[in-house]
Amino acid sequence: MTTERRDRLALLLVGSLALAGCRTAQVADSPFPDGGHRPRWVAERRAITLDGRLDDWHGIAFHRVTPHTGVFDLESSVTRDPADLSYRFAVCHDGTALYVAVEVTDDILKLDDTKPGETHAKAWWDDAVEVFLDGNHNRAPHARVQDGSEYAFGGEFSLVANGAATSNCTAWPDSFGKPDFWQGATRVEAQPKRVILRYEYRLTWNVMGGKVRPGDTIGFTLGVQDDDDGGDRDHALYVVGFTPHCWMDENGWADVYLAP
Ligand SMILES: [Ca+2]
Ligand SMILES: [Ca+2]
Ligand SMILES: [Ca+2]
Ligand SMILES: [Ca+2]
Repeated sequence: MTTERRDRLALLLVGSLALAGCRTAQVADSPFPDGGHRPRWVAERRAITLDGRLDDWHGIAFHRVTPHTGVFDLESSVTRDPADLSYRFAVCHDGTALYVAVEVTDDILKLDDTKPGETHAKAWWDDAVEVFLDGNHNRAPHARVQDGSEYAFGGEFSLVANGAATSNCTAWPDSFGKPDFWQGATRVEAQPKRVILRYEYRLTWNVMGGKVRPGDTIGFTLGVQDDDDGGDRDHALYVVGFTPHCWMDENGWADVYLAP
């Protein structure tokens, strides 16, 4: 290849990258305060059925989280065994809501503190998932600030493996199961020496403040709570977050881009 042709190709490449950059300028990578890489995931548009089965997620990228790649909230203890607690998750949207799928590998299922149908459950005391949303993407230092200003744009949406739920750390307590707010489904599969817990969430734009639309970027993380001996949780493994209190500082969360 001649030098001139190589230069032209390089220019073309730079040009197309610049164009791509224009289209997604609002989601440019923004590192964490310590310079670490802030993950950014793209939620593609898909139709999902909330049934606790993840076959309808086929073709969507799942991200694996293990004790070695995730962040333990040091309010609880740590495990180094992926068979004790690990998971994979994915995100997508259908134009009206964000969908989140989580598939957890656990050694012992514990559901002694919650009941199916509860919408104000102590989810964090049992095997559960907690999804955290920063709908106005302001990366506020305290998601639960007393005046409720951050709850208006998201907060914490917890779903227990038995279908119990909690959204009391949002502006929409007891709204689980309502199509205008948020819904979910779970399924438990017992296997030899382990249990697979599957969760599907549907979180409408309403619970993010009502103004989020495809093309926007939101702040996002999730934590999986693991109870193996009854009572309070043993571990909380987050995708990202500043530990302890990964639920608190929205600046420790990842970005999710809602593809147009
Ligand atoms: Ca499904
Ligand atoms: Ca476990
Ligand atoms: Ca467990
Ligand atoms: Ca428990």
